[in-house]
Amino acid sequence: MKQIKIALIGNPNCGKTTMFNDLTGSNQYVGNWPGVTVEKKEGGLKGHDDVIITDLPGIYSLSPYTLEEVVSRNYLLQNDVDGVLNLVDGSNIERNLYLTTQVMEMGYPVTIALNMIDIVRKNGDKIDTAKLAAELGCEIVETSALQGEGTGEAAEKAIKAVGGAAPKYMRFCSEVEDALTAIAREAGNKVHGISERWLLVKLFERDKKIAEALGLSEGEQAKIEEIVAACEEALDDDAESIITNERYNYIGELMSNAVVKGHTGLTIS
Ligand code: BGO
Repeated sequence: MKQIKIALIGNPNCGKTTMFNDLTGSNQYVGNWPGVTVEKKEGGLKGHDDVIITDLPGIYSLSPYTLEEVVSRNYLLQNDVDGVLNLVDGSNIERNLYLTTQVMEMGYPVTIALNMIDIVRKNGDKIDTAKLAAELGCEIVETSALQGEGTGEAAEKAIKAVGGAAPKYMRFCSEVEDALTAIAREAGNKVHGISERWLLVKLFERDKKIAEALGLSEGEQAKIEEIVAACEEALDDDAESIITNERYNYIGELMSNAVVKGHTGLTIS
């Protein structure tokens, strides 16, 4: 029987542990990720002998700055996963979607569990899930891991997405898109595979770990540096800030199309 591997990914405190426990019950294995003291949890999905859920460390970004980020992105890059279940804290949706924009670029089928939906409702926020799903190009299931609402359905959708189309990814401004195309040309056949888009963005951001892992020559790295520097000059900002701002602009558009915040209840005099 072929095993299906689903990775659970999300921000710290989005409810991942609660969801993981609900999906796997007592059928869990807890250890460490190789070489680091970051906890690794895996478990069989209840009622599905062939499905393994891997709980990735809680992270805000797929950058190389924390052990948790490095563990998560290395795991996804090793291609040992069939699909991703991205937990998004609906009560903090704007911040949580920042990671989602990056996960989409990794190229695996993504399903979103819009968690803390009980809090969203209590706050009076309105999230047009269907609209958000259409714009992001993936299935979204409303969940309350605390109350066990929607969790099984989210896992079922993630399994169903396996083998299907890769998710859509956001488009950056034309200057950045042109730079990514030029980087792809310089890096030649060294940047390929399902996570190609994400790798190109990382090269634009001068991610040294990725440049090394891809085995780019000094000459290739120098050409890429020229492309990035020219784009920075044109946009008058540094590469990482350009990408961060573009992500938040995109999320801002999603918010204005699909999310209405309830009344805060605050009175400011
Ligand atoms: C405490 N809805 C609500 N309302 N809460 C949720 C949901 C949900 O859908 N999902 C999770 N939580 P983790 P990470 C807590 O522990 O799973 C709650 O970091 C408390 N603890 O119960 O740990 C969950 O693994 C005392 O809350 O997240 C937990 O992603 C008072 O969100 C917290 C209040 O969930 C984080 C909450 C002693």
